[in-house]
Amino acid sequence: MAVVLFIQVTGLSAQVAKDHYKPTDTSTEWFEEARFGMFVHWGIYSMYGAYYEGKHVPGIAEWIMKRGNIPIDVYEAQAEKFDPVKFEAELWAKAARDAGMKYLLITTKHHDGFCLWDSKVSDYDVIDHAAYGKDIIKALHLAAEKYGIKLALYYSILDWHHPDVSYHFRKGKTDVDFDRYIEEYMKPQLAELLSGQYGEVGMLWFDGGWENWWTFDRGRNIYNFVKSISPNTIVNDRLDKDHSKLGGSEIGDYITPEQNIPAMPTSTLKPGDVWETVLTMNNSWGYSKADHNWKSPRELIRSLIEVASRGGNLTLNVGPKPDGTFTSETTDILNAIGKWMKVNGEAIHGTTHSELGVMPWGRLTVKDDTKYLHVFEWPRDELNIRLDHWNPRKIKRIYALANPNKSLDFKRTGVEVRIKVPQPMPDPIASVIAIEFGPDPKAKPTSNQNLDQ
Ligand code: JFZ
Repeated sequence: MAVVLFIQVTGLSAQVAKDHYKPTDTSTEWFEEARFGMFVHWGIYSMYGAYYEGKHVPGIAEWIMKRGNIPIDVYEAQAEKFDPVKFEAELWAKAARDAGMKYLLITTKHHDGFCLWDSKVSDYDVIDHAAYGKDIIKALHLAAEKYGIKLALYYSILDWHHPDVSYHFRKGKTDVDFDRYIEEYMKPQLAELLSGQYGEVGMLWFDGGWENWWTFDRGRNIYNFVKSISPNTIVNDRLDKDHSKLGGSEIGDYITPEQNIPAMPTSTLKPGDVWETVLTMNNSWGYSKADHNWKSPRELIRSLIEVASRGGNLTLNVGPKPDGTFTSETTDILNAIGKWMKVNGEAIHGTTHSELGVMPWGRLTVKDDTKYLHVFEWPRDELNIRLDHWNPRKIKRIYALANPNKSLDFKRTGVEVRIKVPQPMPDPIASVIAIEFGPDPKAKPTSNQNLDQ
């Protein structure tokens, strides 16, 4: 399967080489195969939970240091108390695996500058500065390995703590040197993260390049630096100065539209592009006591399907509490998604987009010789589909993933296939029907072939 996929992916990539996004030398195979991963925003901001001095600070909670104008020394004092006594890396890795996620992307250092690993070039980390005193990234690396999850690391370019780049917080400081920060701090830190002590890092996810001092050349320099240490590590597209135009970034191995699922195909997103949507479960990335606007499992599962049907990845965020546990809402959502993925995961993992696009009844994904019909609107009797691209004569078998041993009756008229569906709908969120084709499913029927049956 892996081999087949590789051929498909490279084949597609070759067809769509173009200005806006070009595949790089780094293989994105594991990432595309994964389709679904967990994003984790966790750090000192989690301790505030969007409240400072008893007042709610509106906006995304991991920005509280900036939004709440918390002075560096106050934030530092808070960081000393960081002691997530209930944190168990294995529970996180297991939660990700059970939800059908294949990678875990964790904030090693968010904008506040606090480091969740034992950094040798900083004392502002979980070992030297905080009560906890244990390397969180190390624990997650071991847990991820145990549960067969890829470890991916988020690293913020901007830093509200480092003296050279935290001018928002150190007003009047003049002896700043951006390149000193890059050469003597950022690069050594990235080298630590990529040294092998955290295994082979699947992906590095940069962010924060909108700061004035960040430039395209600095982004390119960091990209090359990462590849010189760890050529297989996939790098996202936010090292470029301006990645905001979808696919507009010239640095990085894939594309990241934020909090939205782009239409496809369009001039900016085409079949074969490697891309990722990142979504929050409520409105905040970091834990917020004030944010109760949780998305439903239905919305999130359908988003996952939507993304997969366009050939992208969904990286779904979790904002753990300061003690290291997930909120009950988070756990409920993950459990619901896991329940759906247990039955339907094969219609997500390792699939590619379907050229048939958006259907009135739902979406499609494709893997090898199977088309998966993710049905949102379940018909009373028959599901109709026109197979303009694949030959209906080559259909071997049709079945619902909820009951794979029972073949469904179907009729073919020309390119139209009418499938008799079981009642009731197996899963009201989305039920998947698989159409399995024989070899060479795209071979066109010859003109005199009678397709009616
Ligand atoms: C960034 C961070 O500032 C935020 O805290 C969080 O980590 C998120 C995942 O990434 O915020 C962004 C980055 C990019 C866009 C929007 C918010 N964007 O491209 O629209």
